[in-house]
Amino acid sequence: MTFKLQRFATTPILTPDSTSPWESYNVFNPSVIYYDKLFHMHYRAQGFDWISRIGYAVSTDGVHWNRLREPVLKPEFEYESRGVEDPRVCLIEGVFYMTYTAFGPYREGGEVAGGSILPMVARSTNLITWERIAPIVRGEDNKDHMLFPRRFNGRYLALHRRRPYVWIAYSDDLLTWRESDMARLFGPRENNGWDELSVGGNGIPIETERGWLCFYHAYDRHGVYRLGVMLLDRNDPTIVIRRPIHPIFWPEELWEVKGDVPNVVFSNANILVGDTIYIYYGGADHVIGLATCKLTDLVDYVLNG
Ligand code: BMA
Repeated sequence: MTFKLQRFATTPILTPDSTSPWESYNVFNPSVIYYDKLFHMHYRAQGFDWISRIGYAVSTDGVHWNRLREPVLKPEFEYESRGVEDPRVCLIEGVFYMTYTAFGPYREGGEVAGGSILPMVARSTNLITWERIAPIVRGEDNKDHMLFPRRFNGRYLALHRRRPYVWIAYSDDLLTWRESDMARLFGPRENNGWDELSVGGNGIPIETERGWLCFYHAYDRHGVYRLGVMLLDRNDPTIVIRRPIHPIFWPEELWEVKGDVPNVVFSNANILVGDTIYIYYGGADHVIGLATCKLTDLVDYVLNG
């Protein structure tokens, strides 16, 4: 059994704005949250300085957007001097939390060993002004992190990516993340083509009666990014219940195949509105697209596919 998300349109739903220097080059990898009958998007944007900032847009239908003229998050500290990237916004007990990648100065060792890619957490009560809290780990390059939308026995839960694996971590206060409260959750599957090299989590997992729907991305040895999904235990998300073999989405449209980085669909947003899951994604690190599916169809696939 296979399953494929349905593209909302054959065109992107958000493209760079040539009248706005900080988002004139690329807009991609958005977070979307449905709150108070509105779709709120935080998206990564780059101007020709190639520094990532995070913009905000709002929509009544999830398709047509009004953008703020200025970014809501931009580099302010040395540890994010090369950009703030890939937001994922989550509502927990009335407070919004944004996880984002802080891209800092180059350190000897480069990616993985360098520690210049920090998995940051920030908080807000209005989705516009953000207060930085702390990174989930320090001293190693780590990203693709997001929080679960509720606590488990009083503790916050996050996924993060220690390449090439996705890890799961608990924290009492979002300030301290102890190594003893972390475990490896899942990794690439050898000789499985699309997810054989590296994996990372996508948007905030969706709680269903059957467990948590956990979307993830993966790339293969040709550098093609695809999307997959799995089911985690509802009460103990450290347990993977089922992980289908096949991807559910991959680059096909010209704007997914060609762009700033070719052959990339990369998603930070999978939200349930009514009975539909909206999956927002960056196409080739250049524009933003939307794909959807019905919740019941996806749960059926994850259990049987
Ligand atoms: C990943 C992240 C994403 C990006 C993807 C493809 O490592 O940096 O932001 O979309 O690579 O370039």
